[in-house]
Amino acid sequence: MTSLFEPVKFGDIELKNRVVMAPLTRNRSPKAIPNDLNIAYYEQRASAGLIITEGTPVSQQGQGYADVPGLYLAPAIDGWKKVTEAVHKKGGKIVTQIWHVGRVSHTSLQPNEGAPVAPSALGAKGKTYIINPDGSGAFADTSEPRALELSEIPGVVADFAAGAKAAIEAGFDGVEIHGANGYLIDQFLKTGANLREDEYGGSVENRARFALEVVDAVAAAIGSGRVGIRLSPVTPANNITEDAPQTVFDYLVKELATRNLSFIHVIEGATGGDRDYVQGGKPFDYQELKDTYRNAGGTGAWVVNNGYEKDTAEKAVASGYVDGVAFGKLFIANPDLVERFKTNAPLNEPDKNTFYGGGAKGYTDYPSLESAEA
Ligand code: 8OZ
Repeated sequence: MTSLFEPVKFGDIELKNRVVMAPLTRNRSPKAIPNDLNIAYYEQRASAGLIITEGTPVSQQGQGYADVPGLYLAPAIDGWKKVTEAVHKKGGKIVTQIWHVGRVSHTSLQPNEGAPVAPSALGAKGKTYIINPDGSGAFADTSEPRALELSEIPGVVADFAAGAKAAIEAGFDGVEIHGANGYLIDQFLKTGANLREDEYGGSVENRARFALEVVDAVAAAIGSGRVGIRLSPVTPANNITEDAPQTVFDYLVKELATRNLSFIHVIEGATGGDRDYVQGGKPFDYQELKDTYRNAGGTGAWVVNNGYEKDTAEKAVASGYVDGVAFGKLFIANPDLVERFKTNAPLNEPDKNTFYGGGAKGYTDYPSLESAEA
């Protein structure tokens, strides 16, 4: 039986174990530039089989929150270089999550304080995090978006490819395309946010077109074996809705199966919440999703996330259902999560109050077993 601690290949990326650090927004990179604190944070977590960084916008238009690091400014690429060097020196592997928030943004974060862009002019009716003119941070209502013109879509696809190239320049082992949680790609996929009447809206094939164009452009830019994608078929995150998620995602993974990707990363249920969350009237069948991908020839690693603990993760790997398990909150609080799992050591508890924004507190000051002993 396969163990969580055995090495595995995700496409062209070789992992020393199957414990994956999930992407986690931490809002600790002012001006969208990774800094020394970010280097220390990722370096501390290098014993993960694979680190997937926090969401990293590929353009200013793709920014939806203050103080998240980007990939579109030269100093950000230099900052990320130091992060990837530190992780590699510790024997870790690291990909960055390339991201466009679409409608989940605020005019104060957008180029020329313009409206955020989306498939259709339908507001997210949610919250984002901005910096006030006086420098203080605040949660704010998302701004009303405008629908992307058909002629603008190739430019947004190209931004993802440029972000992927920048990621490789910064020393990352690959990228994860953020196709989840109600952001731009998910907005195109789902009827709750996409009322387009052109070739990007209406049928499932049309709604999946944007996602697949992004995948193809990114794969062409850096090689498909270094490209993963994160999906959340039923999440209500950022008020996204879909009546027929099984149909949409079975179609999408069948298409992804032909593209030789590194990994498919599936959030099961409501992101960070109920694993049994239902959208579309009937429980989502994740095994069917995976079988659809494999039966269509998909060879990428199957990675799952949401509320897994050591025992449930070990079972999921041992049963052959998954090739890797991504842990979020547990990695926030336990820089040496792999070592703690291996030795059945107690886990530190994450502090919700320090998830988003701030400094070292709740970020780089969670003790490892080694530092606690010293
Ligand atoms: C929490 C806060 C802000 C953004 C996601 C990138 O849900 C996020 C995110 C999470 O994927």
